[in-house]
Amino acid sequence: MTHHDWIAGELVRPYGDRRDDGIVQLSFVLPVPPSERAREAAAELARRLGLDQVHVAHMEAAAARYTFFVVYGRTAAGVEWERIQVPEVLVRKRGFDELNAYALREVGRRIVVLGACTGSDAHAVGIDAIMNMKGYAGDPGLERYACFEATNLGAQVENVRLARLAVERRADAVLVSQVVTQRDVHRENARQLVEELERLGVRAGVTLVLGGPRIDHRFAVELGYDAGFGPATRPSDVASFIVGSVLRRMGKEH
Ligand code: B12
Repeated sequence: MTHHDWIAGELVRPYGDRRDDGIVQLSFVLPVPPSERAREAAAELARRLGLDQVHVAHMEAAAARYTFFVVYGRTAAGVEWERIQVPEVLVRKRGFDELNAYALREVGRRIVVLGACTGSDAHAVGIDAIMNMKGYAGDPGLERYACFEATNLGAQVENVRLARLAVERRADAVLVSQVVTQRDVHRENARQLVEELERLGVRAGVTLVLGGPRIDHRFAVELGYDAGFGPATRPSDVASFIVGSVLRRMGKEH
């Protein structure tokens, strides 16, 4: 594909076989057994979603009395690329050795980081991926960095306890993982930590980071965090962000 400069008002449309053909692929499950009638029900659903040129490409039994479908169709919808604005975490990314040397030199000590999955949430794998030596997808976790004194407190850590530990250990950064989002529990729970740190009068001195599969930067900032990281985050992104944020607080980086 060739480079393309977007002009105001121009629409971005799905690319199937040809540019702007509007072809999308949709997958879903219907609570009926597979049959020709089920296939037609899937096609009808796609049409009611506003698609035309509907084609049921795949139909497969998902469990007893459930069927999984993959449907192709064409949409007339498009979005104005120029008008889409999303706040993004600003990270000046440095390599592992470079970041360690830079942080130790500029901060003059190890940066204290606490990580936890909070409230009733028991999903520890995400925070482990960011914090533990092993890291994620070949990217070492924060415990591996010489510039961090990183402690992973694990899952189901109460906000009150986490805030107290942040004060006791003089944490520079607190990392919070929220995976379960049912009935918006993650919102209240994540917000509670901010309130607790404010109550203790330490919020401004701590870099507060939220992460999880349903988290994005905008949401995290709305809740009062400094940054939010979503699915497939790499520990090195978080490491660079923390160092930058701590140095900004020290007035050393912009
Ligand atoms: C493993 C698992 C469990 C295990 C957890 C074991 C453990 N020790 O962690 C067990 C079996 C205990 C479990 C229980 C439950 N689970 Co569960 N679980 C999963 C599963 C299969 C995988 C999650 C996982 O480990 N992902 C791998 C990690 C690496 O990915 P990640 O968390 O997204 O982390 C990355 C990023 O998000 C980010 N990140 C995450 N945290 C942080 C933090 C910071 C600071 C930063 C910077 C980045 C960051 O970086 C990571 C690396 O890139 C998911 C489904 C799925 N396939 O995702 C369901 C899922 C998360 N579970 C779900 C549910 C509903 C539950 C239960 C409520 C089920 C029940 N009814 O009992 C319970 C809740 C228990 C509780 N109190 O929390 C739902 C959540 C739905 C929702 N929208 O809320 C999911 C999505 C399954 C589903 N489709 O329904 N679960």
